[in-house]
Amino acid sequence: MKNLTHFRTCNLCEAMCGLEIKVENGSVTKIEGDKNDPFSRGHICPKAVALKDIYEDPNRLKFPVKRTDNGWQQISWEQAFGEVVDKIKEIQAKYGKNAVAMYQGNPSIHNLGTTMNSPLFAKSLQTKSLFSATSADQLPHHFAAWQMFGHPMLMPIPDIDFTDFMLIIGGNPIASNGSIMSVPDVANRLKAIQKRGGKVVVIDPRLTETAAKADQHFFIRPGTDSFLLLAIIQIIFAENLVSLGKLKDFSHGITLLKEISADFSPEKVELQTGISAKDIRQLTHDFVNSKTAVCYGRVGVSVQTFGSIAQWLINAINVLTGNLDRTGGAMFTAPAVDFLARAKTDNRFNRWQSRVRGLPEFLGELPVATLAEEILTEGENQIKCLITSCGNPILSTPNGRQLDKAFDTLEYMVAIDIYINESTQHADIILPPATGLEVPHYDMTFHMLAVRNTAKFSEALFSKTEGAKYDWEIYQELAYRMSQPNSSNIGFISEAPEVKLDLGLQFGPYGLSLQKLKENPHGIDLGALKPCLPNRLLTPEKRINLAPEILVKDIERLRKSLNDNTLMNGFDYLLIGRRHLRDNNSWMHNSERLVKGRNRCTLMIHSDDAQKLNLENNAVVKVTSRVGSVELPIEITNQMMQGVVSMPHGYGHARKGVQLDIASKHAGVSINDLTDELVLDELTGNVAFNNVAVKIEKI
Ligand SMILES: Nc1nc2c(c(=O)[nH]1)N[C@H]1C(S)=C(S)[C@@H](COP(=O)(O)OP(=O)(O)OC[C@H]3O[C@@H](n4cnc5c(=O)[nH]c(N)nc54)[C@H](O)[C@@H]3O)O[C@H]1N2
Ligand SMILES: Nc1nc2c(c(=O)[nH]1)N[C@H]1C(S)=C(S)[C@@H](COP(=O)(O)OP(=O)(O)OC[C@H]3O[C@@H](n4cnc5c(=O)[nH]c(N)nc54)[C@H](O)[C@@H]3O)O[C@H]1N2
Ligand code: SF4
Ligand SMILES: [Mo]
Repeated sequence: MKNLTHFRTCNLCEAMCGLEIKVENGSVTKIEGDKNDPFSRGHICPKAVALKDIYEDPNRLKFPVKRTDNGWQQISWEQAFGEVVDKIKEIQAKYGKNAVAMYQGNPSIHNLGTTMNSPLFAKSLQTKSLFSATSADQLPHHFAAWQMFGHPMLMPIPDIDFTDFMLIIGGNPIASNGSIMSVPDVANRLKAIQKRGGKVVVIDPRLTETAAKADQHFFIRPGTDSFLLLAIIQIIFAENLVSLGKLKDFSHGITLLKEISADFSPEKVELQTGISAKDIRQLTHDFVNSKTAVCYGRVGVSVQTFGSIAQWLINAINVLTGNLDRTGGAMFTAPAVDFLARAKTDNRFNRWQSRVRGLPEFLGELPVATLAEEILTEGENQIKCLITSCGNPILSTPNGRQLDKAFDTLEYMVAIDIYINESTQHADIILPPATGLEVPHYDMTFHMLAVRNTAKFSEALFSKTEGAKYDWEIYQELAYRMSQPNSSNIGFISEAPEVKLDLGLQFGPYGLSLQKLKENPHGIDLGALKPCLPNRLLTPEKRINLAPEILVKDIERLRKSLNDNTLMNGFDYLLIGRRHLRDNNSWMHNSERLVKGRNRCTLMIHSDDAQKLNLENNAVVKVTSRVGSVELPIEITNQMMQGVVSMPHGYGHARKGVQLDIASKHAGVSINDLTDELVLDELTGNVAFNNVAVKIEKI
């Protein structure tokens, strides 16, 4: 390969940064931000450079491997596909369709081929045992969007470039680069709010990187955001500050919302939340009096026991103040490939329940918190075979040790993955797709969640290793063989995702095409977000529901918890998570440049708490929850709220069987050996990572 400059979108997180990659003599010599990318304007983060490391990683699999008594052995694709499909069919014939389960992880939506083709395979399994990282993350966002606006993907996005007031609750975009808000260069975009005279306020139990740059930060007791949000709404009603504007014509449920909020005055919730009534009033007045404002909540408010109520109330605040669907508020995107154009609303919730605990289905999936017990509990429809795709549930879902045990009992496991890690090491066969710099890319999902309408297609930089397969080839082949009476391939030819992408672009609102995108390798700017309601609503009468019945009902559960104290029997601390700019969930610790430097897998604790426990900085402590214990060093910092401790997720690479040479040297421990599969947002079954009580002991 000759020397060249390649432009592409980074697919590692949701920010969609444009990259300029220099290649000399066939290898990457430089990865920089693409200054001509209209969306990211030259911004990148340190992870982008790790795309080179993933491409060159000797631990990355390129061909199928099979577990044998003598370790992993490379096998042919033909043998791998044949054995996998035979085994799935055999298990389904013996135990029923639901005995085969599938778990899809986060990178699924960062890969065009997987986004478009893994659903084909999942469907071909005809199983109700489908799981994904969604229920350990953003299920409450989808639930609230579905209930209020008619479709789970109709999620409002902060109009960050035009707002005068941004209230960020449970999100740390300066570390995460934004989520359900694709926003490259977020630090400068936040700074721009301040430069134009606006304000940024953060609500978080930790004084985060984002909070440090904000105009104001309030510590909040983990899991109590719904109380704060109700108090804000109470003030808005009590002081006659409702100002729906045009939304008045197509919103309903306002009286009921007023009644509900009436009981939650700021005085009533200040103890629970840790934010004084005076501060809640000031915050509400600042929000309401701002020319435009947006309330945005992310993972911190989603993964808690009232996550769905919180996401509902966040949307409601934007509606009540007239900030939904207006410039500078919370807006909807108009992506170049627009799935919602032909979408319908229908019932997507609780059509079936999990076998053991009766947790509700949503969007065709069951909550991942129930996966281990569905494998371990004997009986009809017990899960006997698991397929993971782009996921590492042992490190990323609650009670990882229990899941480890459960995986050991499976009759068969297949992983579609690029590494032998904590989860995939349990598999019988691993099918690795080409990835990263080897694949063409278009962000089907994140263009739908972006703070600006843009479109960009990236060609593959390198061809895949000879004999390797693309993700779409793997999923299509598996789906095809599942549909055939015998599992061998009888001349099936799969179709590259670009074909459908091109059609999607042509039928989309801008009449683009793949060719047009190829001619614009830096991406095409399609303009700022524009008002689109009520047209875009997918509720039956194109009206916003401010008080969805099912969420209103759940308020009773919230009310009962007002005086609850989870911190009992010596479990005196609440454990929350944290993200670092150089981590990416569990799977990027095999890049030396990302893991080098000081140990990031520490337990952050407030100095007063450390003193109480008689602990010095870096002391190793034992942290125990209902489900288990881990040992790790503490990091004393007054960035933490008192009574709250924090550790990152995605570490814990010292488990048996892991073949990640660099990650193993920076193993850390897994927070999800402490998080509890029984602590949930009970309405939806989403994991409540932030409501876990722990005990801390000096060792
Ligand atoms: N305590 C706690 N736990 C959490 C969170 C938290 O905040 N706190 N966050 C949660 C959230 S938001 C999420 S999204 C989940 C993530 O949970 P998961 O999606 O289960 O975990 P990841 O670490 O993203 O695992 C990604 C997997 O995909 C593989 N992979 C990478 N690229 C490719 C590819 O191109 N193709 C294929 N086939 N595989 C690939 C990697 O090797 C790895 O095995 O974790 C959740 N867990
Ligand atoms: N560098 C990096 N970037 C990432 C990822 C990564 O692992 N590393 N993961 C990606 C993924 S999968 C996702 S989903 C996004 C997530 O994107 P964000 O939501 O921005 O991620 P976090 O940094 O986890 O921010 C959650 C914040 O909530 C706070 N918090 C915890 N409990 C509570 C609570 O009860 N109430 C309130 N108000 N706040 C609380 C935490 O202290 C934390 O600051 O990031 C994505 N980007
Ligand atoms: S912020 Fe996200 S998209 Fe941008 S370079 Fe970093 S990992 Fe890639
Ligand atoms: Mo996530």
